[in-house]
Amino acid sequence: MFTTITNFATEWEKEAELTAQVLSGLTDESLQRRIDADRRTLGALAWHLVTSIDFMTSLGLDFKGVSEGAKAPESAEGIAEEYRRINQALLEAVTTQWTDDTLRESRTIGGGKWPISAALRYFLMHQAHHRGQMTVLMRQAGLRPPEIYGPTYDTWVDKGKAPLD
Ligand code: NI
Repeated sequence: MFTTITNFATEWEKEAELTAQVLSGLTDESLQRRIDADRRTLGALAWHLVTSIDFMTSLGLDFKGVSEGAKAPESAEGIAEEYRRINQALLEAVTTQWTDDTLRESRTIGGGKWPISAALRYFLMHQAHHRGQMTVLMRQAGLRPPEIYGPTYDTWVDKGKAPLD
């Protein structure tokens, strides 16, 4: 549970930087990679992480994101740039439009009642969930995923150690 805006903003900034590193590690060619023909491509997942920030407007924040159906930029760099831009807009909105008291309020979304502090936790975990999918697809595409919560296979090899994962 987030009790202060600073708690959330600090954690979100760290998590968003991890997401930005994943997005920055993509190549244009890799955007087409998918695990099966009827599954989302790496590019679609990347763009979903950009558009899903718009969820925060349903909690009452006012900032300029992009809607779920918006057309994705053609390039991996374009997607990463949009992520960084919208993330900055979100952070500014959170820190200027909400107070700590807002975190004790609830909002009704799609017929369900969401305590804001719980919705923020969901929002963070949702990004982590899709980042995990993306790092697998990155590996399949021959790319090197960044470290997220610990060393990657490549990090261990670089250090001359036997890889653990
Ligand atoms: Ni999702």
